[in-house]
Amino acid sequence: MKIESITLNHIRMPLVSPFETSFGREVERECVIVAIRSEGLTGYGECVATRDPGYNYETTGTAVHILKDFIAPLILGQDVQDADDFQRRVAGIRGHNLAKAGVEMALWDLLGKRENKSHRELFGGAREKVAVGVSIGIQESAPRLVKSAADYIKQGYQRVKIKIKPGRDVADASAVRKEFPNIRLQVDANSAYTLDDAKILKPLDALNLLLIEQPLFEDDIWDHHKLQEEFSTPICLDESITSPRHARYAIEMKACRVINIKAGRLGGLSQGVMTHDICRENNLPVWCGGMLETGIGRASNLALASLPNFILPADISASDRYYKQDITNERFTLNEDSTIDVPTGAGLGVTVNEDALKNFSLAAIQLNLP
Ligand code: OSB
Ligand code: MG
Repeated sequence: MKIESITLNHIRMPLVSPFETSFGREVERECVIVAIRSEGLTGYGECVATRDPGYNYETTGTAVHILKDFIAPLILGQDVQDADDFQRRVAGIRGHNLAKAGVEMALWDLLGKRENKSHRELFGGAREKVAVGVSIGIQESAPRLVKSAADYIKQGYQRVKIKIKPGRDVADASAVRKEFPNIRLQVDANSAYTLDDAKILKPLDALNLLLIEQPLFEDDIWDHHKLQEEFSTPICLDESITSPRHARYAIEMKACRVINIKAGRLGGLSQGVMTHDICRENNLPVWCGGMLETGIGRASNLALASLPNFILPADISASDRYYKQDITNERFTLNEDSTIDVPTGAGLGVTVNEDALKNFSLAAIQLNLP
């Protein structure tokens, strides 16, 4: 596919409700939408970098810089065959996985459109709908959290994840568990603890949680091993797994019993599929994480989560949980069995509402052939 032009659209969208984690509170979400044109087709990708370097070191600002100054020059005017070819071309750029993944997603969308195949077909997805849950940010108080969980459960979500941080952990999780003794419940600390202070999380072991996500720092794979030895609840790694290799390290070190797969964090969908395969070979269940994606990234996540070893419910909620107005014409809705349908159209299977994209745009950079 000869890459004829690339557009980087830095956008900001209001969230339906604020999303608070151990690293901060988001009222609006920023990301970069990548559009790549080739042979009369346009492929779209979502770079899930956030405004602030809280989840990891990347931001929308660093992503635009890396995309414009380093990635685009390597592919503009070039005949890029597929995702593997793209990964070989950008292998000299260290890190910046979220930036790389945004472009890879757009290339998959182009490939699918050219071959008239959905992402699910291209990846070899096994299912037509994906079991999903809802990720609830830190609320003002435990009773408010219970109320929020109750609202989502009423809407049909059968799995609830709550965000925790020091001072807002055991009591919050216990309150939700007490109100909903049978709901599938899990917690996510986003790297807010050290091995020493994670001891206070021990009472979580009595709450029948599906998993405890990323309690320690990103580079603390070995300390997660030590922590896992102390807990009967599975530890799940998110931030720590930045490549398929890191999944292997975590498995070999027995640092976790579950892995959260996000194509962005891993550097692309191809890397997400590879990580899935490594975990599958090692009988380690995975699930698909989320980054409050727009309809573009959500479509991509659904296709990825249709692979067979995505065993636990995904952090993919219905569009109305995030945005009143999305940038895709399609909106995703929750089925009665707490699933969402995987798109079936060519490529990502969604169409972009160019007016909405323009309305949310902070800056658009157009990169053409000289
Ligand atoms: O750690 O999973 C996370 C959102 C932004 C950054 C990090 C995370 C999250 C979520 C949101 O939990 C999940 C979703 O998209 O619904
Ligand atoms: Mg997480």
